[in-house]
Amino acid sequence: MMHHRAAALQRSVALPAAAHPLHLNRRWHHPDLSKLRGWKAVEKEAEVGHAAWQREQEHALKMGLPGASSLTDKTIPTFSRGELPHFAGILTFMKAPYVEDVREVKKYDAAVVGAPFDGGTTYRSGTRFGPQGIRRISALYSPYNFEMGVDLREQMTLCDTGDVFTIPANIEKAFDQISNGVGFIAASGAFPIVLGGDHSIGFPTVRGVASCTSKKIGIVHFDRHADIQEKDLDERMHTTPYFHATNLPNVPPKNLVQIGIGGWQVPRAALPVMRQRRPTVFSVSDVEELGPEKVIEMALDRAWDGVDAVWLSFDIDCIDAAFVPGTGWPEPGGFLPREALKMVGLVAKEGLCGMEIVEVSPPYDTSDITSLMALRVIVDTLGSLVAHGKMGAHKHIIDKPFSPF
Ligand SMILES: [Mn+2]
Repeated sequence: MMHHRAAALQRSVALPAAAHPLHLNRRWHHPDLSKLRGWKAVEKEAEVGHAAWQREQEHALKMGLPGASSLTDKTIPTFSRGELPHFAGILTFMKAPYVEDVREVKKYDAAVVGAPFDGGTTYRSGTRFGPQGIRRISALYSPYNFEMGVDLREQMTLCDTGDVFTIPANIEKAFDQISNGVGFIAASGAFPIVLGGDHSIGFPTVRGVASCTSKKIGIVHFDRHADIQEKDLDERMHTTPYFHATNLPNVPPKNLVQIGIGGWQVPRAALPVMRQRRPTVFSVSDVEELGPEKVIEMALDRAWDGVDAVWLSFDIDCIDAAFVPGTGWPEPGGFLPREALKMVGLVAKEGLCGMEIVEVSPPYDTSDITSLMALRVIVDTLGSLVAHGKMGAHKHIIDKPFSPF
């Protein structure tokens, strides 16, 4: 103790003389705790109940047998069932219930579905393992977010429907399967959360949702790439989804907003299409100069103009390559994770009719960081929807029964 004190004194002596008064002021002036967002978050947690967590613990004990008599905590079962421990268990997305009979999906507010398809890739493949990668790291998370004061387990219901049976060697058949799966979930009223897959799935996912409504849909698309040329390598590859999506009668190109586009990997073939269809395009520098809040305010103005719902498509490669090595087409100079999360939270605040996260390629990942980033984008979107009372708010646009592709 004496030793530490002496070291601290020595440090303060080493400070320049002018720094002393300020240093002492800061040290001894206690801030008003109630003004800190951190402290507000601490207080807000008290408003969130524990009923769903208690039900989960009771279910775990019933299914997994009571724990050994030497355990003090009597809520711990012998066989792990439910959230804990985070390193154990059969992994659905955040250990949500697996809906084996997909007809049950209508009982849930939101449903995860994997679209493990990488046949649209033009460089690195491996995104067929995206759903597995994201589900695996999702076991790490609790359903509670500190700053938002939201607990997804208490405030919404989530299920995992497993994956669409994609056809690896046939893009068009895989597209039809994906539209079938996403269309079925959307028609049930559940909020679809699609785990890609490369970005070619961005067309069939929107087509699935658009088939369940007579209303118009806008798209907010985060990406380093424009993904709007008609064909690439003679097929509808992952460079093409927004050409085909904005051909759908109820998905107008003027409601497509692309955020983060730039760098050395935007094929010039996309540019004439962009000039003709006129989506709203923000580069990373636009976000840097205008700030995330202003950009999203402008983006939402455009995406929601004259439509009844907005779809979120998040390509993980919009984040700087340093943070997301496990992706199909990495490009340095993208968003910081903090910026991207801020933006998706602001987009979700106005409500969404579904979302997808694409281009996570676990074989190229390091320590699961790319999958973790994808997970974070999803849970931050859900958290924002819940915090702003928008979970389920899209249901009124679903006015057509599911009709298979
Ligand atoms: Mn991309």
